[in-house]
Amino acid sequence: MSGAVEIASGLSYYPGYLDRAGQEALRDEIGAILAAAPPFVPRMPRTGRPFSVWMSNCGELGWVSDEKGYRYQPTHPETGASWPPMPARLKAVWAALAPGAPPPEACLINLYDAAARMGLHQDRDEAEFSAPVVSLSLGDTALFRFGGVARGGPTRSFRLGSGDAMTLGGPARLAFHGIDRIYAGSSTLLAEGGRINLTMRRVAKG
Ligand code: MD3
Ligand code: FE
Repeated sequence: MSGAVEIASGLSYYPGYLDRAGQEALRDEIGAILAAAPPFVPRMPRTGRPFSVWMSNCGELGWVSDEKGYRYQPTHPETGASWPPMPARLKAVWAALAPGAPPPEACLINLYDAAARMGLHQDRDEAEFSAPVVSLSLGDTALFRFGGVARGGPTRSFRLGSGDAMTLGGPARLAFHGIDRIYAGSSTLLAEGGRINLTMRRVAKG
């Protein structure tokens, strides 16, 4: 593993955090999770407009979104089943990168094809903001955009490649962020191409 780069206050970037073998092992574990908890298309609150990103979750709680709003819930929105457990490999990444934080209940799995995007937003559906969010990227490189805590302020962009990790804590925890584009064909990790992003989160106050 390589060292951290502090890109902004509270945003630590770990390029190449997972080596190829670690990426492959995690990819295969996520594949098994997606077989049990099939990807769904989240919808915007009120309008029902579909996201371009498909999602699933593992852990005790999963993030879902539909006409009724954004929320965490213990079951899959379509199958009604409990989310699969969070793999030990992911819990170990949390322990290493968020030492001392209470354990994460949720890992959101975002699935991007070449055309998928995620608009600038804040992550504020958790009750606990003192714990960081820990992110891992697999597959095709993405262009990530990161701003301040107010919408409309200046932003910076950088690429997230396969195996890269980030922690978003402190003043970065409520910063606006999004994914502007996916560089199709930039990675050989996923047979069908595309990108997987994993975000582990502490939801309840701990
Ligand atoms: C900055 N996911 O799931 S991960 C999300 O690549 C999300 O799929 C993006 O934004 C993705 O909510 C970005 C990096 C990330 C995650 C959480 C953050 C950046 C963050 C929370 C606060 C600030
Ligand atoms: Fe986010």
